[in-house]
Amino acid sequence: VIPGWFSEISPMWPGEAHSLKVEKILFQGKSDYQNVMVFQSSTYGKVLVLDGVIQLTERDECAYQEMITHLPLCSIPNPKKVLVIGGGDGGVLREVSRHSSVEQIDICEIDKMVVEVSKQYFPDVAIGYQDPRVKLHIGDGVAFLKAVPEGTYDAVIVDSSDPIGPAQELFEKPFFESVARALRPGGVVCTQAESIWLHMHIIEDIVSNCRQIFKGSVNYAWTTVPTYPSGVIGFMLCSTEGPSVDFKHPVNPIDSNDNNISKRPLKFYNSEIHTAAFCLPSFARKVIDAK
Ligand code: AAT
Repeated sequence: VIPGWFSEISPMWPGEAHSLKVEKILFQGKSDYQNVMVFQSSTYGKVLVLDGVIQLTERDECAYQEMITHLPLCSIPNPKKVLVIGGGDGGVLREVSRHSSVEQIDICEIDKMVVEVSKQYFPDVAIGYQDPRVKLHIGDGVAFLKAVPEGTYDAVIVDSSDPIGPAQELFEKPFFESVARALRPGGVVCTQAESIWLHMHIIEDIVSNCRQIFKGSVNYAWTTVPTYPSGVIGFMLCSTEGPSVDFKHPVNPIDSNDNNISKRPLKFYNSEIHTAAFCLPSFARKVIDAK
């Protein structure tokens, strides 16, 4: 550990640790679920850390939040009801708010401290909460989904932390089964699905569970996020049986940048990168296609 630097050390990426120079620690707290920290870094703006793992930085959050949101929402016509699991910082809400067809945005985040800290230290992210369509539920996403009436949502976005800690069940088969139940026919889910460089075994499990559960399309996509372990992170995109969904060719492009709550133009997402995100390196394609 280098004095004055934050190093992200975890058994999920043994033998490596990305480090950021710390200008100032702005917040440290312990919630019922995890340790919460915010610091000012020298080169990535403010950083949100949960249990020692970077959740977002001001500089590169766009790459993650825009992709996890627009990959599913641009793949179906007229999404109306959207559920976000996790994502308490509000960044995914900010991105969902760009879609004018959406009528209802539910979010279920387990840790209210994440919401409070984001509102205090990350106003450009937490601005998502200002969208009047948003309804916040504090609780476990697993329990929340079990109580959702069948066929409720057009899209579910699982913006989840890593499977060590409160998010563990969000990577397991019963959770994917309740997501499928909560979706209308031809509805879509996009879940945080870790790194092809570090977690092929986790990805393999997710893909094989999802191929059993989702009878529409099942595809893996990825994006670059410099401050996430290995610098890349992926998403599992699935659709339920019903109107077919071709994730690789978005049918619902974002036509304008000014109907969103933040008035901030997209920084990362566009239709070309949407299609490109599904192109996999050969080593990953081999494993994913074999499942
Ligand atoms: N948008 C920032 C990126 C995240 S945040 C993940 C969120 O999921 C956290 O706020 C965490 O409190 C919440 N969470 C964890 N478990 C649950 C649960 N069971 N139900 C509801 N919310 C939950 C993801 C960063 C990925 C990091 C990659 N290394």
